[in-house]
Amino acid sequence: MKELYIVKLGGSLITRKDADEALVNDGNLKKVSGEIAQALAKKKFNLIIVHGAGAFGHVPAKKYKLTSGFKGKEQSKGIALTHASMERLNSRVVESLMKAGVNAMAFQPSAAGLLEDGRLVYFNLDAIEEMLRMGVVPVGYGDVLVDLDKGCGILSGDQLVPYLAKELDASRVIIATDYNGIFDVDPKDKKARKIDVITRKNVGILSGRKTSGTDVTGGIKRKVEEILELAERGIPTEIISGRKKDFLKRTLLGEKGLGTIVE
Ligand code: ATP
Ligand code: IP8
Repeated sequence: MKELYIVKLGGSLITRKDADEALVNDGNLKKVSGEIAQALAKKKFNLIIVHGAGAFGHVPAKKYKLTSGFKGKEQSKGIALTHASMERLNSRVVESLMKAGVNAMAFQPSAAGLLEDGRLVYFNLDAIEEMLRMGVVPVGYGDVLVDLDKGCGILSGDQLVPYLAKELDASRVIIATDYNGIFDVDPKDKKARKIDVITRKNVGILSGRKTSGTDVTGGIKRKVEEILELAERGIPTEIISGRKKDFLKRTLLGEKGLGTIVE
């Protein structure tokens, strides 16, 4: 099989995460879709795309307290609403990728996976593997899942990506967000400096860091923790800006070090 890359398109990139309203950032989505199509046309590799939620998922998940588990019937509506909102975003992402020329096809994490106390313990990968063999690009997303301990829970794209990377033996993971990598302080601060390489040794620098907008899954710090574990298994991750021209394309084509490397 060809090499497998996994790309996460962050909610901070493809939505307007700072606004608490569910809005797509059409410009950014079109741009990254085009770059993915160009990279696939230039080089042969298998690709899975996972996208984040922004306000499409984090706002209803917070309102209905879905990370606390299922406590009563009033949350049923929240489960349905949060999933439906993510499906809406997913169809916009798939549509944009197809318009750019990518053979993208949605997969629904809530129908394939199970959580146990917030951790993904099962995910049916059979269909995804076959899709990859046929040259299709599966496109999943952060979603509401059944949790065997708590009833329901939220699967972040940041947890799904390393799971898929481990199980399917990916050679590279790329996370595209609105800023170019991980910074020593919030990148909205003008004095923020990019960290070129994050390892277990210097990860402490991120303690207490938050994210932008509403986020029920732990933001940037949680993201780094998830991918550090992956790095320890020998699969490196790069966090880059999806806004900077051609950064995603260049990274897909093999360039390293444009953003932050987690290894
Ligand atoms: P989503 O979880 O909705 O998919 P995402 O994966 O794009 O979103 P976030 O979890 O929101 O990303 O993390 C990226 C955001 O974290 C950026 O928008 C940035 O403003 C914020 N942030 C805060 N501190 C830092 C930091 N030290 N380095 C990089 N980004 C930071
Ligand atoms: O934005 C969160 O996924 P993430 C998914 O990748 C929901 O953390 C439904 C909030």
